[in-house]
Amino acid sequence: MPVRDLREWMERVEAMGQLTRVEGADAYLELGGLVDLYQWEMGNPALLFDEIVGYRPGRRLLANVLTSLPRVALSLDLPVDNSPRDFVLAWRSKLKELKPQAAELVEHGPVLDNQQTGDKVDITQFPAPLWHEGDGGRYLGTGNIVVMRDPDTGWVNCGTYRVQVHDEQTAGLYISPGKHGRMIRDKYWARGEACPVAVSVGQDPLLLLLGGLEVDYGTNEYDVAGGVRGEPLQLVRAPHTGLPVPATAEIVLEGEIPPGETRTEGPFGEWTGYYASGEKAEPIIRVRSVLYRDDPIVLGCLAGKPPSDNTFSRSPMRAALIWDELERSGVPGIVSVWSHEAGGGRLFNVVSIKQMYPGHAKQVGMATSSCHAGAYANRFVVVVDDDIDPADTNQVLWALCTRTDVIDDVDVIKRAWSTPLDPMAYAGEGPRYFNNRMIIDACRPYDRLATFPPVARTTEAHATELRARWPELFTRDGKARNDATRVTHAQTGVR
Ligand SMILES: Cc1cc2nc3c(=O)[nH]c(=O)nc-3n(C[C@H](O)[C@H](O)[C@H](O)COP(=O)(O)O)c2cc1C
Ligand SMILES: [Mn+2]
Repeated sequence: MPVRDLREWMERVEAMGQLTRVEGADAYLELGGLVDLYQWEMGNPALLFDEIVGYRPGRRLLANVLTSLPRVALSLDLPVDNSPRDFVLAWRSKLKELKPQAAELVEHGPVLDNQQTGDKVDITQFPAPLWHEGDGGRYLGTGNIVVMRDPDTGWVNCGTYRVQVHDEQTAGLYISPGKHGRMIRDKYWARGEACPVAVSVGQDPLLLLLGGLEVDYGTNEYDVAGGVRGEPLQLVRAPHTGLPVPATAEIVLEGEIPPGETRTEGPFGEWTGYYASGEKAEPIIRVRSVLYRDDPIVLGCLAGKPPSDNTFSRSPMRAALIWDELERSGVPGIVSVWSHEAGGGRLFNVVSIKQMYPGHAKQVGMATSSCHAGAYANRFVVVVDDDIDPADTNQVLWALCTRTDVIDDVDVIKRAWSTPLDPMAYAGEGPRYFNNRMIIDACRPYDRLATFPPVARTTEAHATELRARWPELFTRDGKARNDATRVTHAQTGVR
Protein backbone atom coordinates (compact mmCIF):
# COMPACT_ATOMS: atom_id res chain seq x y z
CA MET A 1 0.00 0.00 0.00
CA PRO A 2 1.46 3.40 -0.94
CA VAL A 3 1.84 6.12 1.68
CA ARG A 4 -0.82 8.86 1.29
CA ASP A 5 0.32 11.70 3.53
CA LEU A 6 2.99 12.81 5.97
CA ARG A 7 1.22 11.36 9.02
CA GLU A 8 0.89 7.95 7.43
CA TRP A 9 4.56 8.14 6.39
CA MET A 10 5.49 8.82 10.02
CA GLU A 11 3.41 5.90 11.28
CA ARG A 12 5.04 3.54 8.79
CA VAL A 13 8.52 4.82 9.64
CA GLU A 14 7.81 4.48 13.38
CA ALA A 15 6.70 0.87 12.77
CA MET A 16 10.07 0.29 11.01
CA GLY A 17 11.77 1.52 14.20
CA GLN A 18 13.14 4.61 12.44
CA LEU A 19 11.44 7.53 14.18
CA THR A 20 12.73 9.34 17.27
CA ARG A 21 10.61 11.91 19.10
CA VAL A 22 12.43 14.88 20.58
CA GLU A 23 10.83 17.37 22.98
CA GLY A 24 12.13 20.69 24.19
CA ALA A 25 14.70 21.61 21.51
CA ASP A 26 15.22 25.28 20.68
CA ALA A 27 14.58 26.25 17.06
CA TYR A 28 17.48 28.70 17.40
CA LEU A 29 20.48 26.54 16.32
CA GLU A 30 19.71 23.63 18.69
CA LEU A 31 17.14 21.81 16.56
CA GLY A 32 19.12 22.33 13.36
CA GLY A 33 22.34 21.27 15.09
CA LEU A 34 20.76 18.02 16.28
CA VAL A 35 19.46 17.30 12.78
CA ASP A 36 22.89 18.03 11.35
CA LEU A 37 24.55 15.63 13.83
CA TYR A 38 22.04 12.93 12.88
CA GLN A 39 22.92 13.54 9.24
CA TRP A 40 26.63 12.97 9.83
CA GLU A 41 25.85 9.35 9.19
CA MET A 42 23.18 7.96 6.91
CA GLY A 43 20.65 5.45 8.28
CA ASN A 44 19.92 7.31 11.52
CA PRO A 45 16.25 7.67 12.49
CA ALA A 46 14.01 10.53 11.37
CA LEU A 47 13.49 13.15 14.11
CA LEU A 48 10.06 14.45 15.11
CA PHE A 49 10.37 17.60 17.23
CA ASP A 50 7.55 18.76 19.53
CA GLU A 51 7.40 21.28 22.39
CA ILE A 52 9.86 23.34 20.35
CA VAL A 53 11.17 26.31 22.33
CA GLY A 54 9.52 29.48 21.10
CA TYR A 55 6.49 27.70 19.57
CA ARG A 56 3.16 26.40 20.79
CA PRO A 57 3.19 22.69 21.80
CA GLY A 58 1.77 20.57 18.98
CA ARG A 59 3.40 22.74 16.31
CA ARG A 60 5.83 20.06 15.21
CA LEU A 61 8.72 19.65 12.80
CA LEU A 62 9.89 16.43 11.16
CA ALA A 63 13.46 16.28 9.82
CA ASN A 64 16.26 13.88 8.83
CA VAL A 65 13.63 12.35 6.60
CA LEU A 66 15.16 10.86 3.43
CA THR A 67 18.53 9.87 4.91
CA SER A 68 18.02 6.10 4.80
CA LEU A 69 17.59 3.94 1.73
CA PRO A 70 14.58 2.09 3.23
CA ARG A 71 12.83 5.42 3.93
CA VAL A 72 13.49 6.67 0.39
CA ALA A 73 12.13 3.34 -0.88
CA LEU A 74 9.03 3.64 1.31
CA SER A 75 8.43 7.14 -0.08
CA LEU A 76 8.66 5.89 -3.68
CA ASP A 77 6.49 2.81 -2.97
CA LEU A 78 9.43 0.44 -3.63
CA PRO A 79 10.49 -2.62 -1.56
CA VAL A 80 12.23 -1.34 1.59
CA ASP A 81 14.90 -4.03 1.98
CA ASN A 82 16.75 -3.78 -1.35
CA SER A 83 20.51 -3.44 -1.79
CA PRO A 84 21.52 -0.17 -3.51
CA ARG A 85 21.80 -1.97 -6.88
CA ASP A 86 18.39 -3.64 -6.54
CA PHE A 87 16.90 -0.31 -5.47
CA VAL A 88 18.25 1.30 -8.66
CA LEU A 89 16.92 -1.57 -10.78
CA ALA A 90 13.49 -1.41 -9.11
CA TRP A 91 13.27 2.36 -9.62
CA ARG A 92 14.29 1.99 -13.29
CA SER A 93 11.51 -0.53 -13.91
CA LYS A 94 9.01 1.67 -12.09
CA LEU A 95 10.05 4.70 -14.16
CA LYS A 96 9.73 2.70 -17.37
CA GLU A 97 6.11 1.82 -16.64
CA LEU A 98 5.19 5.04 -14.90
CA LYS A 99 2.18 6.85 -16.32
CA PRO A 100 1.20 10.15 -14.71
CA GLN A 101 -2.27 10.03 -13.14
CA ALA A 102 -4.26 13.25 -13.11
CA ALA A 103 -4.95 14.44 -9.57
CA GLU A 104 -8.52 14.75 -8.24
CA LEU A 105 -9.88 18.05 -7.03
CA VAL A 106 -11.99 17.51 -3.89
CA GLU A 107 -14.09 19.91 -1.77
CA HIS A 108 -12.76 19.12 1.67
CA GLY A 109 -9.47 18.21 3.25
CA PRO A 110 -7.86 18.61 6.68
CA VAL A 111 -5.60 21.41 5.41
CA LEU A 112 -8.75 23.58 5.24
CA ASP A 113 -9.53 23.01 8.95
CA ASN A 114 -7.79 26.23 10.02
CA GLN A 115 -7.35 29.43 8.04
CA GLN A 116 -6.01 32.91 8.72
CA THR A 117 -6.39 35.76 6.29
CA GLY A 118 -5.65 39.50 6.09
CA ASP A 119 -4.19 41.04 9.25
CA LYS A 120 -4.46 37.73 11.10
CA VAL A 121 -1.83 36.07 8.92
CA ASP A 122 1.23 35.14 10.97
CA ILE A 123 3.79 32.77 9.48
CA THR A 124 6.06 33.12 12.52
CA GLN A 125 3.70 30.82 14.47
CA PHE A 126 5.16 27.76 12.70
CA PRO A 127 8.58 26.38 13.70
CA ALA A 128 11.21 27.88 11.42
CA PRO A 129 14.69 26.94 12.62
CA LEU A 130 17.90 28.84 12.33
CA TRP A 131 19.43 25.61 11.04
CA HIS A 132 23.17 26.35 10.78
CA GLU A 133 25.25 29.07 12.43
CA GLY A 134 26.17 30.58 9.06
CA ASP A 135 22.56 30.89 7.86
CA GLY A 136 21.24 34.37 7.18
CA GLY A 137 17.83 33.77 8.74
CA ARG A 138 15.14 31.31 9.74
CA TYR A 139 13.88 28.91 7.09
CA LEU A 140 10.32 27.55 7.20
CA GLY A 141 10.45 26.10 3.69
CA THR A 142 13.11 23.47 3.13
CA GLY A 143 11.18 20.21 2.60
CA ASN A 144 8.43 22.15 0.84
CA ILE A 145 6.77 22.43 -2.56
CA VAL A 146 6.12 25.77 -4.22
CA VAL A 147 3.00 25.67 -6.40
CA MET A 148 2.45 28.05 -9.35
CA ARG A 149 0.33 28.08 -12.46
CA ASP A 150 1.63 28.98 -15.93
CA PRO A 151 -0.51 31.97 -17.02
CA ASP A 152 -0.42 30.89 -20.68
CA THR A 153 -1.09 27.16 -20.53
CA GLY A 154 -2.61 26.55 -17.07
CA TRP A 155 0.16 24.01 -16.29
CA VAL A 156 0.69 23.75 -12.53
CA ASN A 157 4.28 23.25 -11.38
CA CYS A 158 5.47 22.10 -7.94
CA GLY A 159 9.15 22.76 -7.22
CA THR A 160 11.20 22.67 -4.02
CA TYR A 161 12.72 26.12 -3.48
CA ARG A 162 13.79 27.43 -0.08
CA VAL A 163 11.55 29.83 1.86
CA GLN A 164 12.93 32.20 4.49
CA VAL A 165 10.84 33.97 7.12
CA HIS A 166 11.26 37.77 6.92
CA ASP A 167 8.31 38.80 9.11
CA GLU A 168 4.71 37.76 9.97
CA GLN A 169 3.45 38.34 6.43
CA THR A 170 6.59 38.29 4.31
CA ALA A 171 8.64 35.32 3.17
CA GLY A 172 11.75 35.17 0.99
CA LEU A 173 11.87 32.78 -1.96
CA TYR A 174 15.07 31.78 -3.72
CA ILE A 175 14.67 30.15 -7.17
CA SER A 176 17.73 29.51 -9.35
CA PRO A 177 17.74 30.48 -13.03
CA GLY A 178 16.24 27.86 -15.34
CA LYS A 179 13.89 26.36 -12.74
CA HIS A 180 10.25 26.03 -13.72
CA GLY A 181 8.97 28.22 -10.88
CA ARG A 182 11.23 31.04 -11.99
CA MET A 183 10.09 30.81 -15.61
CA ILE A 184 6.45 30.97 -14.50
CA ARG A 185 7.12 33.85 -12.10
CA ASP A 186 8.87 35.79 -14.86
CA LYS A 187 5.87 35.39 -17.19
CA TYR A 188 3.60 37.18 -14.69
CA TRP A 189 6.21 39.87 -14.15
CA ALA A 190 6.60 40.46 -17.90
CA ARG A 191 2.89 41.40 -17.86
CA GLY A 192 3.44 43.67 -14.88
CA GLU A 193 1.47 41.31 -12.62
CA ALA A 194 2.31 39.71 -9.28
CA CYS A 195 2.75 35.94 -9.44
CA PRO A 196 0.23 33.92 -7.37
CA VAL A 197 1.91 31.23 -5.29
CA ALA A 198 1.00 28.57 -2.72
CA VAL A 199 3.71 26.94 -0.63
CA SER A 200 3.11 23.69 1.21
CA VAL A 201 5.70 23.45 3.98
CA GLY A 202 4.65 19.95 5.11
CA GLN A 203 3.29 17.11 2.94
CA ASP A 204 3.90 13.54 1.79
CA PRO A 205 7.70 13.16 1.33
CA LEU A 206 7.03 11.77 -2.16
CA LEU A 207 6.13 15.31 -3.20
CA LEU A 208 9.41 16.57 -1.76
CA LEU A 209 11.29 13.93 -3.77
CA LEU A 210 9.48 14.98 -6.95
CA GLY A 211 9.56 18.71 -6.16
CA GLY A 212 13.35 18.43 -5.96
CA LEU A 213 13.68 16.41 -9.15
CA GLU A 214 14.02 17.63 -12.72
CA VAL A 215 10.54 16.52 -13.86
CA ASP A 216 9.95 17.61 -17.50
CA TYR A 217 8.86 21.17 -18.32
CA GLY A 218 5.08 21.18 -18.72
CA THR A 219 4.57 18.05 -16.61
CA ASN A 220 2.78 18.41 -13.29
CA GLU A 221 4.55 16.83 -10.30
CA TYR A 222 1.19 15.93 -8.63
CA ASP A 223 0.33 13.79 -11.64
CA VAL A 224 3.73 12.08 -11.53
CA ALA A 225 3.18 11.44 -7.80
CA GLY A 226 -0.16 9.82 -8.72
CA GLY A 227 1.73 7.59 -11.15
CA VAL A 228 4.23 6.58 -8.46
CA ARG A 229 1.46 5.86 -5.94
CA GLY A 230 -0.71 4.10 -8.50
CA GLU A 231 -3.69 6.28 -7.58
CA PRO A 232 -4.55 9.94 -8.08
CA LEU A 233 -3.64 12.51 -5.43
CA GLN A 234 -6.45 14.44 -3.76
CA LEU A 235 -6.12 18.20 -3.97
CA VAL A 236 -8.16 21.12 -2.70
CA ARG A 237 -8.27 24.67 -4.01
CA ALA A 238 -6.42 27.08 -1.76
CA PRO A 239 -9.06 29.80 -1.22
CA HIS A 240 -6.99 32.96 -1.86
CA THR A 241 -5.16 31.96 -5.06
CA GLY A 242 -7.26 29.04 -6.28
CA LEU A 243 -4.05 27.04 -6.64
CA PRO A 244 -4.37 23.29 -6.03
CA VAL A 245 -2.67 22.02 -2.86
CA PRO A 246 -2.66 18.53 -1.28
CA ALA A 247 -5.88 17.97 0.72
CA THR A 248 -3.74 16.52 3.50
CA ALA A 249 -0.99 19.17 3.41
CA GLU A 250 0.06 20.24 6.89
CA ILE A 251 0.58 23.98 6.31
CA VAL A 252 0.06 26.10 3.19
CA LEU A 253 1.10 29.74 2.74
CA GLU A 254 -0.65 31.59 -0.07
CA GLY A 255 0.00 34.93 -1.61
CA GLU A 256 1.81 36.75 -4.40
CA ILE A 257 5.34 37.45 -5.53
CA PRO A 258 5.26 41.14 -6.48
CA PRO A 259 7.52 42.29 -9.31
CA GLY A 260 10.41 44.55 -8.36
CA GLU A 261 10.34 43.98 -4.59
CA THR A 262 13.25 42.25 -2.87
CA ARG A 263 14.75 41.58 0.58
CA THR A 264 18.15 40.20 1.52
CA GLU A 265 17.97 36.41 1.30
CA GLY A 266 20.46 33.79 2.53
CA PRO A 267 23.11 32.74 2.91
CA PHE A 268 21.89 29.17 3.37
CA GLY A 269 23.99 25.98 3.43
CA GLU A 270 23.92 24.39 -0.02
CA TRP A 271 23.95 20.85 -1.37
CA THR A 272 27.69 20.91 -2.09
CA GLY A 273 28.31 21.40 1.62
CA TYR A 274 29.28 25.08 1.38
CA TYR A 275 27.94 28.59 1.46
CA ALA A 276 29.21 29.25 -2.05
CA SER A 277 26.56 31.61 -3.43
CA GLY A 278 26.24 33.95 -0.42
CA GLU A 279 23.43 36.44 0.34
CA LYS A 280 21.60 38.38 -2.36
CA ALA A 281 18.57 40.59 -2.90
CA GLU A 282 15.79 38.13 -3.80
CA PRO A 283 12.03 38.31 -4.39
CA ILE A 284 9.50 37.97 -1.58
CA ILE A 285 6.11 36.38 -1.06
CA ARG A 286 3.40 38.64 0.39
CA VAL A 287 1.51 36.05 2.40
CA ARG A 288 -2.28 36.69 2.32
CA SER A 289 -3.63 33.45 3.71
CA VAL A 290 -2.39 30.58 5.85
CA LEU A 291 -4.07 27.15 5.93
CA TYR A 292 -3.17 24.40 8.36
CA ARG A 293 -4.22 21.13 9.90
CA ASP A 294 -4.69 20.75 13.63
CA ASP A 295 -1.27 20.32 15.27
CA PRO A 296 0.53 20.83 11.95
CA ILE A 297 3.94 19.40 11.11
CA VAL A 298 6.62 21.32 9.20
CA LEU A 299 8.68 19.06 6.95
CA GLY A 300 12.37 19.95 7.21
CA CYS A 301 14.99 18.89 4.69
CA LEU A 302 18.41 20.18 5.68
CA ALA A 303 21.07 20.78 3.07
CA GLY A 304 24.72 20.82 4.01
CA LYS A 305 27.87 18.76 3.74
CA PRO A 306 26.81 15.65 1.82
CA PRO A 307 25.49 13.09 2.27
CA SER A 308 22.57 15.10 3.67
CA ASP A 309 18.79 14.94 3.60
CA ASN A 310 18.92 17.25 0.58
CA THR A 311 21.01 14.91 -1.57
CA PHE A 312 21.16 11.34 -0.22
CA SER A 313 18.05 10.24 -2.13
CA ARG A 314 19.65 11.54 -5.34
CA SER A 315 22.24 8.77 -5.32
CA PRO A 316 19.89 5.93 -6.34
CA MET A 317 17.62 8.20 -8.39
CA ARG A 318 20.48 9.73 -10.39
CA ALA A 319 22.15 6.33 -10.81
CA ALA A 320 18.92 5.06 -12.41
CA LEU A 321 18.77 7.99 -14.85
CA ILE A 322 22.43 7.62 -15.86
CA TRP A 323 22.04 3.85 -16.31
CA ASP A 324 18.98 4.42 -18.54
CA GLU A 325 20.86 6.96 -20.65
CA LEU A 326 23.92 4.73 -21.02
CA GLU A 327 21.72 1.89 -22.23
CA ARG A 328 19.82 4.17 -24.59
CA SER A 329 23.11 5.41 -26.05
CA GLY A 330 23.83 1.82 -27.07
CA VAL A 331 26.86 1.13 -24.85
CA PRO A 332 26.84 -2.57 -23.86
CA GLY A 333 27.95 -4.31 -20.69
CA ILE A 334 26.68 -1.94 -17.98
CA VAL A 335 26.41 -3.94 -14.74
CA SER A 336 25.67 -1.29 -12.11
CA VAL A 337 25.75 2.46 -11.53
CA TRP A 338 26.10 4.52 -8.36
CA SER A 339 26.22 8.23 -7.82
CA HIS A 340 28.17 8.54 -4.60
CA GLU A 341 26.41 10.08 -1.62
CA ALA A 342 29.53 12.05 -0.59
CA GLY A 343 29.37 13.82 -3.95
CA GLY A 344 25.80 14.94 -3.35
CA GLY A 345 24.58 12.46 -5.95
CA ARG A 346 26.33 14.36 -8.77
CA LEU A 347 30.04 14.96 -8.22
CA PHE A 348 31.33 11.37 -8.08
CA ASN A 349 29.73 8.78 -10.36
CA VAL A 350 30.82 5.16 -10.62
CA VAL A 351 29.88 2.63 -13.29
CA SER A 352 30.76 -1.06 -13.28
CA ILE A 353 31.01 -2.89 -16.58
CA LYS A 354 31.75 -6.27 -18.04
CA GLN A 355 34.63 -5.24 -20.35
CA MET A 356 33.96 -6.43 -23.88
CA TYR A 357 36.48 -4.70 -26.17
CA PRO A 358 39.50 -2.39 -26.03
CA GLY A 359 38.39 1.16 -25.27
CA HIS A 360 35.06 0.03 -23.80
CA ALA A 361 35.84 1.40 -20.32
CA LYS A 362 36.94 4.77 -21.72
CA GLN A 363 33.78 4.98 -23.83
CA VAL A 364 31.61 4.34 -20.76
CA GLY A 365 33.54 6.96 -18.80
CA MET A 366 33.08 9.63 -21.46
CA ALA A 367 29.39 8.80 -21.92
CA THR A 368 28.76 8.94 -18.15
CA SER A 369 30.49 12.26 -17.85
CA SER A 370 28.52 13.79 -20.73
CA CYS A 371 25.04 12.22 -20.67
CA HIS A 372 22.37 14.67 -19.55
CA ALA A 373 21.73 13.10 -16.13
CA GLY A 374 25.43 12.85 -15.35
CA ALA A 375 26.88 16.02 -16.83
CA TYR A 376 25.76 18.85 -14.52
CA ALA A 377 28.33 19.66 -11.81
CA ASN A 378 30.13 16.33 -12.12
CA ARG A 379 33.80 16.12 -11.06
CA PHE A 380 34.82 12.45 -11.20
CA VAL A 381 33.64 9.45 -13.19
CA VAL A 382 35.19 6.13 -12.23
CA VAL A 383 34.69 3.01 -14.35
CA VAL A 384 35.26 -0.32 -12.60
CA ASP A 385 35.08 -4.02 -13.50
CA ASP A 386 32.01 -6.09 -12.70
CA ASP A 387 33.55 -7.64 -9.57
CA ILE A 388 33.40 -4.20 -7.91
CA ASP A 389 30.17 -2.92 -6.37
CA PRO A 390 30.02 0.79 -7.32
CA ALA A 391 28.04 1.55 -4.13
CA ASP A 392 30.79 0.09 -1.92
CA THR A 393 33.37 2.82 -1.31
CA ASN A 394 36.10 0.46 -0.12
CA GLN A 395 35.81 -1.68 -3.22
CA VAL A 396 35.85 1.36 -5.51
CA LEU A 397 38.91 2.82 -3.79
CA TRP A 398 40.64 -0.58 -3.94
CA ALA A 399 40.03 -0.70 -7.69
CA LEU A 400 41.35 2.87 -8.01
CA CYS A 401 44.43 1.96 -6.00
CA THR A 402 45.25 -1.30 -7.77
CA ARG A 403 43.94 -1.08 -11.35
CA THR A 404 44.58 2.53 -12.36
CA ASP A 405 47.66 3.75 -14.14
CA VAL A 406 47.71 7.40 -13.14
CA ILE A 407 49.19 8.46 -16.48
CA ASP A 408 47.37 6.28 -18.97
CA ASP A 409 43.98 5.72 -17.32
CA VAL A 410 43.13 9.30 -16.44
CA ASP A 411 41.61 11.97 -18.70
CA VAL A 412 40.77 15.55 -17.90
CA ILE A 413 37.84 17.37 -19.50
CA LYS A 414 37.96 21.17 -19.38
CA ARG A 415 35.26 23.85 -19.46
CA ALA A 416 32.34 21.59 -18.68
CA TRP A 417 28.81 22.31 -17.33
CA SER A 418 28.72 23.59 -13.76
CA THR A 419 27.21 26.15 -11.39
CA PRO A 420 28.32 28.94 -9.04
CA LEU A 421 27.33 26.58 -6.21
CA ASP A 422 30.32 24.41 -7.16
CA PRO A 423 33.16 25.82 -5.06
CA MET A 424 35.72 24.71 -7.68
CA ALA A 425 33.85 26.13 -10.66
CA TYR A 426 35.45 29.13 -12.33
CA ALA A 427 33.88 32.04 -14.09
CA GLY A 428 34.32 32.56 -17.80
CA GLU A 429 33.13 35.75 -19.42
CA GLY A 430 29.78 36.95 -18.32
CA PRO A 431 30.31 35.39 -15.75
CA ARG A 432 29.37 31.96 -17.02
CA TYR A 433 30.49 29.07 -14.89
CA PHE A 434 32.58 26.08 -16.01
CA ASN A 435 34.32 23.25 -14.25
CA ASN A 436 37.09 20.79 -15.08
CA ARG A 437 36.57 17.12 -14.43
CA MET A 438 38.28 13.75 -14.55
CA ILE A 439 37.44 10.39 -16.03
CA ILE A 440 39.26 7.48 -14.42
CA ASP A 441 39.46 4.01 -15.92
CA ALA A 442 39.85 1.81 -12.83
CA CYS A 443 39.24 -1.42 -14.74
CA ARG A 444 41.96 -4.00 -15.21
CA PRO A 445 43.74 -2.96 -18.45
CA TYR A 446 41.93 -4.71 -21.27
CA ASP A 447 45.17 -5.93 -22.88
CA ARG A 448 46.27 -7.49 -19.57
CA LEU A 449 43.02 -9.23 -18.67
CA ALA A 450 44.47 -12.71 -19.22
CA THR A 451 47.60 -12.07 -17.16
CA PHE A 452 46.39 -9.65 -14.47
CA PRO A 453 47.19 -11.05 -10.98
CA PRO A 454 44.36 -13.12 -9.52
CA VAL A 455 42.41 -11.72 -6.54
CA ALA A 456 43.40 -13.16 -3.16
CA ARG A 457 39.98 -13.86 -1.78
CA THR A 458 37.65 -16.82 -1.25
CA THR A 459 35.59 -17.23 -4.40
CA GLU A 460 31.79 -16.77 -4.35
CA ALA A 461 31.34 -20.47 -5.16
CA HIS A 462 33.50 -21.57 -2.24
CA ALA A 463 31.82 -19.01 0.02
CA THR A 464 28.42 -20.48 -0.82
CA GLU A 465 29.62 -24.00 0.10
CA LEU A 466 31.11 -22.75 3.36
CA ARG A 467 28.00 -20.83 4.38
CA ALA A 468 25.90 -23.92 3.71
CA ARG A 469 28.17 -26.18 5.76
CA TRP A 470 28.70 -23.69 8.64
CA PRO A 471 25.32 -21.92 8.94
CA GLU A 472 25.90 -21.24 12.66
CA LEU A 473 28.70 -18.85 11.73
CA PHE A 474 26.62 -16.68 9.39
CA THR A 475 23.57 -14.47 9.46
CA ARG A 476 20.77 -15.00 6.96
CA ASP A 477 22.29 -12.49 4.56
CA GLY A 478 25.63 -14.31 4.65
CA LYS A 479 27.53 -11.96 6.98
CA ALA A 480 29.76 -13.21 9.81
CA ARG A 481 27.82 -13.52 13.08
CA ASN A 482 29.10 -11.71 16.11
CA ASP A 483 27.27 -13.83 18.68
CA ALA A 484 28.51 -17.39 17.98
CA THR A 485 30.99 -18.49 20.67
CA ARG A 486 31.87 -22.09 19.75
CA VAL A 487 30.90 -24.02 16.61
CA THR A 488 32.20 -27.53 15.89
CA HIS A 489 31.58 -29.76 12.89
CA ALA A 490 32.79 -33.35 12.65
CA GLN A 491 35.15 -33.73 9.68
CA THR A 492 34.66 -36.66 7.34
CA GLY A 493 37.70 -38.15 5.68
CA VAL A 494 41.31 -37.03 5.80
CA ARG A 495 42.88 -34.58 3.38
C1 LIG B 1 15.68 20.15 -0.12
C2 LIG B 1 15.87 20.85 -1.43
C3 LIG B 1 16.06 22.23 -1.46
C4 LIG B 1 16.22 22.89 -2.67
N1 LIG B 1 16.34 24.25 -2.66
C5 LIG B 1 16.34 24.92 -3.82
C6 LIG B 1 16.29 26.34 -3.83
O1 LIG B 1 16.29 27.00 -2.79
N2 LIG B 1 16.26 26.98 -5.02
C7 LIG B 1 16.28 26.29 -6.20
O2 LIG B 1 16.22 26.92 -7.24
N3 LIG B 1 16.33 24.95 -6.23
C8 LIG B 1 16.35 24.24 -5.07
N4 LIG B 1 16.38 22.88 -5.08
C9 LIG B 1 16.48 22.18 -6.38
C10 LIG B 1 15.13 22.14 -7.09
O3 LIG B 1 14.14 21.71 -6.21
C11 LIG B 1 15.16 21.18 -8.29
O4 LIG B 1 16.08 21.68 -9.22
C12 LIG B 1 13.80 20.97 -8.95
O5 LIG B 1 13.99 20.33 -10.18
C13 LIG B 1 13.04 22.25 -9.15
O6 LIG B 1 11.74 21.98 -9.68
P1 LIG B 1 11.36 22.41 -11.16
O7 LIG B 1 12.14 21.44 -12.03
O8 LIG B 1 9.89 22.20 -11.24
O9 LIG B 1 11.81 23.80 -11.32
C14 LIG B 1 16.23 22.18 -3.88
C15 LIG B 1 16.05 20.81 -3.85
C16 LIG B 1 15.87 20.14 -2.65
C17 LIG B 1 15.63 18.65 -2.65
MN1 LIG C 1 8.73 21.10 -12.64
